[in-house]
Amino acid sequence: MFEIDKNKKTIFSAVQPSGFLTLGNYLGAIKNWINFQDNYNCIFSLADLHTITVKQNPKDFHDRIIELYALFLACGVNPEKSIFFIQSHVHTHAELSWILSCFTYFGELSRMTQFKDKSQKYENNINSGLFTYPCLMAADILLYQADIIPVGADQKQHIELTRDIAIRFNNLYGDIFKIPEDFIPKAGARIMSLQNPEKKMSKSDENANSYIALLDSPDIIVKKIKKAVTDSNNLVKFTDKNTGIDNLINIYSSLTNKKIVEIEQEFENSNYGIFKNKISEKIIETLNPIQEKFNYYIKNKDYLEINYKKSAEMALEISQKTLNKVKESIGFLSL
Ligand code: ATP
Ligand code: LTN
Repeated sequence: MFEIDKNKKTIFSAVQPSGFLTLGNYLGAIKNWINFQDNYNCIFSLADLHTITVKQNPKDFHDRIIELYALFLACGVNPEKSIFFIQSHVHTHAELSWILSCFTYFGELSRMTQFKDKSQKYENNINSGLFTYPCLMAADILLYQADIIPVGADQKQHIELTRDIAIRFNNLYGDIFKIPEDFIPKAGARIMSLQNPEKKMSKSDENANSYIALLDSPDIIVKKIKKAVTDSNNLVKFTDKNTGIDNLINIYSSLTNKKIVEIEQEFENSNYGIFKNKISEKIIETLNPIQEKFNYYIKNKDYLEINYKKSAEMALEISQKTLNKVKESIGFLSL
């Protein structure tokens, strides 16, 4: 069974159950999580409290949480080697989030790009949770005294704010929080939409052709890659201008661990059609074993429940210690 090893650094990360996982989530986040499990204390979470900042259909939301739990196990998150819990099962998160929100300024939260993007996208539901979202994310991280936070590039700003909040709190109350650092992979950190290379690939995008979902069938994958936007010059050459072809080269690089120059050489005499076939092939090869394992886990709900319960108990035990320290330092009366 998993136990915290004081000689190892602690990793914390989370993904929202806001849609089916995409290739962007896998290459930008999950693939790295798996690699960390042998050498670090790993604590991972499904950030379902974050997800209700956007309106959810109760039945779909409920089913998606368990499906994503199974999908993460299928991707290689191993409950014997790490803690993998569901955020709403551990009450310390919401509690610390409130406390941290009293140490976070309106101006800081107003500068968050994700808030600006999402309030444009959901202009009829700009709720205060969407605004204070980074306080909950800071609570997730700081409760576990995490050292390293592996995320995609879009989350860097939130980690910086987490550090600022932690430093501010420590300056007032002593050495309460560890100051975390982000870890952003070189390849795969920013996989863009297949339909609009200016936007990141996002599981909550309304246009399903803009992303590859981890559970997409081979036919669908081939279709979506065929439809992916490219340039008009038919050359597999990196332009460094955030174009569609740059995005496809990045995806291929991240799937194969090949450098961009190697890829340019490999496809020097090929057109987009040949390159796209090769990408589809690689995606299918990567996703096929994940899909097989998913089909196994999703039929074993008891096994999933045993694991998320055990993980929630361990997460509560660790996080409660930090929360107690925080409350004591502020001056709350203990019970
Ligand atoms: P949403 O569409 O609801 O905003 P999302 O697809 O952006 O969701 P998150 O749950 O916000 O995904 O992110 C989960 C993890 O995946 C984070 O570490 C995030 O940085 C990473 N990630 C998300 N999209 C990408 C992407 N396009 N490229 C690389 N990493 C990504
Ligand atoms: N906000 C993140 C998901 C997330 C997270 C976290 C990531 C919630 N809590 C703590 C790292 C650490 C997102 O939308 N990608």
